[in-house]
Amino acid sequence: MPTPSMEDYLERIYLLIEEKGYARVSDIAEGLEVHPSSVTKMVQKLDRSGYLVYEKYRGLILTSKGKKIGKRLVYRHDLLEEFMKIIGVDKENIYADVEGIEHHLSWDAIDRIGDLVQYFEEKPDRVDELRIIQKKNDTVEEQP
Ligand SMILES: [Mn+2]
Repeated sequence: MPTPSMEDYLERIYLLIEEKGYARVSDIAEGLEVHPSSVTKMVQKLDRSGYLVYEKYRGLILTSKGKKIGKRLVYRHDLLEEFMKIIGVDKENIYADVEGIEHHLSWDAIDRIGDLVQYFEEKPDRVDELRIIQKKNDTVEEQP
């Protein structure tokens, strides 16, 4: 299993390749706000663990194992953003919250959250009901 840090890299690399067709060390560094030398180190580690193949002057490609996990990590991030949106978390908090929790949930929990998101997508009136409860609770909190 990849460490949380390895997961962040694999997620970013998968997204870059999906968007641009390739993932350069400089783009990965920019996306993760880390120094390029840290990226090189991690990319070498991911190479040794069989997630990608890295050649200094030719860039990197994900192995099928790297692609498979990268896809799941991107799905997990997107699902958790969707979940946060449905439960009514403030838009400006969503990204940081997802980054904070995504590495610490079991795949079982991810699958169950997936069910819940599907439930609310199939029954949008339930989302409206949830908003009514939230409004009530917000009003209560505002009282002195
Ligand atoms: Mn993420």
